[in-house]
Amino acid sequence: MSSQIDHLLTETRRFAPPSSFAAAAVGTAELYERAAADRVGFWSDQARELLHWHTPFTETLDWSNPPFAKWFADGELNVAYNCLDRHVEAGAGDRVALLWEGENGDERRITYAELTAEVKRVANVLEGLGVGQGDRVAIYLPMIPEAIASMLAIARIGAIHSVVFGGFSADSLRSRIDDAGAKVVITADGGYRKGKVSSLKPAVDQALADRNGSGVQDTVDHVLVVRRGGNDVAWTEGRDLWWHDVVPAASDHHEAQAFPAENPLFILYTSGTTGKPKGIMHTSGGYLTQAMFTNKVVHDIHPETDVFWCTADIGWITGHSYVTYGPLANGATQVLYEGTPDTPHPGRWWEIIQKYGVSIFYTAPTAIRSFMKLGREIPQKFDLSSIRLLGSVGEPINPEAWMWYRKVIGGKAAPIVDTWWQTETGAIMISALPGVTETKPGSAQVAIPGVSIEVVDDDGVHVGNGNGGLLVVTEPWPSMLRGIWGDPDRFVETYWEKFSAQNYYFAGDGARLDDDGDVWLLGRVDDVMNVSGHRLSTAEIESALVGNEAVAEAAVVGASDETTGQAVAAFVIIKQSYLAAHSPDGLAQSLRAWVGEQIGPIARPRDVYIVEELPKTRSGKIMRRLLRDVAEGREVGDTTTLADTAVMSVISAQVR
Ligand code: 6R9
Repeated sequence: MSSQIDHLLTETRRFAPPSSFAAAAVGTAELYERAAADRVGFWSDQARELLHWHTPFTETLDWSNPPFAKWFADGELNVAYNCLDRHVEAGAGDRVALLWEGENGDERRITYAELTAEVKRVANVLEGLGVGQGDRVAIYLPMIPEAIASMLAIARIGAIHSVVFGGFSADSLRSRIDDAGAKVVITADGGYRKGKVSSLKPAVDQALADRNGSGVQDTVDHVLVVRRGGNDVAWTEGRDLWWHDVVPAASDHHEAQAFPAENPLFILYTSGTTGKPKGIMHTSGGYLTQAMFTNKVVHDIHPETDVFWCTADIGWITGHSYVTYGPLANGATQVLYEGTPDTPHPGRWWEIIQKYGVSIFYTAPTAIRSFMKLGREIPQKFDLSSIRLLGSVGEPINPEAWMWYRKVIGGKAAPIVDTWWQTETGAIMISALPGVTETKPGSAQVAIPGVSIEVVDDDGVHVGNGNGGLLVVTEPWPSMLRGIWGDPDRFVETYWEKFSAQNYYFAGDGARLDDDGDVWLLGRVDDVMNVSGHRLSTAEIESALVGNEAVAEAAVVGASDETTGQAVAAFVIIKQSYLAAHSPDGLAQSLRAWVGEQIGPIARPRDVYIVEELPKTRSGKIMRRLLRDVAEGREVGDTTTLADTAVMSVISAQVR
């Protein structure tokens, strides 16, 4: 990879963990030694130490038929028992599991004993509806305690959940219900979003509407509906059931049965390079081992004293692993917030941190940058002194955002863990250990103990320190996806074919190793541009742009260009104060020059478009494909997965 991406790597700031933090940290340097000495044995120890096994396993890993791995295959466990009952049996029943805050100010504190009883009732209801081992149940709920209770109840009876993000349309919901062949859908009348009730049940009704002649078999027998929004809903007698009618009436006795470690736990749909979402499938024992382990050592969970808050929705993998499974398996206390960060005021998140004394906070760079845009005055109105650890996930975090996060939210002391992983990997793969690693702004740094990461060239040859290439996982790991639901061929093609000679997992991300061997993520390889034979990362140019004081946010794409192959096209949002004082042409000119100065002339954008918004998916990822359409003067493609589908017409108009 060319020297142009050296910009990020000239970052020389280093932050050692505060000594008091290091002294009390759960994750220690010794973990790396144990894992390096015997990687498989290390995971076997973790699985045994962290989880309760109804039937202990005798074989740790079966990799005899790659890429189809089996972990702890002859062991049996119950995932929900591990997240709930065992804490109650150990005397922690009165510990708060969920500190729930509704967007409208409603509050509920739910202890481990209460959550366990609720999950048992829901498990009994689902069994009464005929749901059993291996059956699929779709969840389409807001961020309310019932969402977590539903996931755990499904896990408890050995069934498989498919959580569909509440912001998805009826069409997306329908395709996910159909692909998985769900028997029951759990939803709510509505939930609070941006200050008002946003309905959910109508989308379920629409998704399940009469399919006569459509060729699709309707598998859904029942819809279980939580009353949250209080909005009017249509009712299909015989099919629809109110949660409040059936759950409180059910027995709270339910013995957790043991299921094989490889029993599927959930399907979670994620978008791939083609249009059809992939149903990523995870199983029980390996997934729970790594979700719990990483939450413990990367987020440094001390269950008796910490208050953890991961802001992700349960509709995403981050919500699965670090809202539901990791924290509850660890017996932690966590905040669950229903609404949007800026409702009813832009300091809502910081107010919640102050109110509940959040000590560990885990969020995405896109959120951090949008708070930067609003200014530090807002968080500074609140007491954030309870925070002792910060985490980042979802996309590369540029050094400026990292430093702002550290200074303004972390009080210049809290370590930051930048965690790289994917829906497919199930749990964190690359991250600092906060009590061990000296952190570098912008780098995710090192594989966690027990995970083997490499950066390779197109032939699978390790590039060595100081070079860039493709990120691969070279050895199987416990929480790895076990397949794509109903499509084993696509599983092999997408992730394993590229490096089939080596059996490496191809992550689809570009990365570079610095001279210390630390990993710097450079964005999806589909986002890596080739300009005049030089490889440039969109992430790196974006980082340079947002490093300019006039810029609030930036997205960069490679647009095809007759002479240079690809050219850099940048879409930038300018801070209000600069917009007022400068002409758009002048700003575009100076930003072009700025990038040239920061990275090198080759990276200077051909086009700088000043826009008011960027097209983002509901999980906050910028949809570069759509920007590429604009930059290349094409008609804009499919916008249905955007959070706000109108945004592209605005951008197209502004660019023209
Ligand atoms: C957990 C999650 C996965 C993709 C992944 C990569 C990007 C995630 C990152 C990161 C740089 C990090 N990504 N974490 N890039 N640094 N710390 O986000 O899963 O929604 O499946 O996305 O997100 O490109 O390939 P998912």
